[in-house]
Amino acid sequence: MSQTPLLIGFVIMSLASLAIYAKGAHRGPLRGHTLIHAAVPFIAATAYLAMYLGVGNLIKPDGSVTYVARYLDWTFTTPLLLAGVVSSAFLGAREQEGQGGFVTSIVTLDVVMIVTGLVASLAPYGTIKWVFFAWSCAAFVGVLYLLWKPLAALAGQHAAIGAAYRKNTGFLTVLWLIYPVVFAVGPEGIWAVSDAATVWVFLILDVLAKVVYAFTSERNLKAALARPGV
Ligand code: RET
Repeated sequence: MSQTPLLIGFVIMSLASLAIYAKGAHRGPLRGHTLIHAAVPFIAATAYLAMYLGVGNLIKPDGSVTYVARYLDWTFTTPLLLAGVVSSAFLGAREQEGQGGFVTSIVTLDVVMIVTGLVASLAPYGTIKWVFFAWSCAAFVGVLYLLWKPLAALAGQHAAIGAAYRKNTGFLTVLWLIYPVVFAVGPEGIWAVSDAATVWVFLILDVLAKVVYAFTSERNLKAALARPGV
């Protein structure tokens, strides 16, 4: 188990939560964006603290570790991030109906993705592990479909919001696609890469997906909102 990146994760996420809240918009259409994105690293800080203190780090019979706190973190943070993306798409939409349905369906697919990923991690090495991994990837494809098809079309009803939405969703998609790859090559998958290396890579990905994304997505949306609609 690697302690240093877990402690670094706790410190970065705690400070980032405060920084995102302090620097974010406090009025207008992006107020909700600030609140969502400040909550995300606060949850992550809690998870990194638990992992650092060894709470919920399950050592399986094959010697690999499942960090249960990491999956609990993702169960809450990824739906928050997606709820933010859905509401940003609706900033461009001419009609606001259907937002609840999009949030519900994308969050459901996302939670299925994370929970089946946890099952894949806990399963002993072999077919069952990869069946659950594949099922998690199927749910992920559903998430990506909603992001890139109906939601992108809604955002695109306003040209500048549509462009900001595609920029934000592109950044999110590239980062999120790396998570299953790290899982597959790390100790929870084929174990070609060590536990220490995967903990470091997940830390970098988490900082990009939770902290850097909070700032860049707000900047893109703010610039788009300042432009007239079509
Ligand atoms: C797992 C393993 C099983 C297959 C798939 C996965 C996808 C995980 C993702 C996680 C994203 C986490 C983020 C956290 C930051 O807030 C569960 C690794 C598809 C996409 C963005």
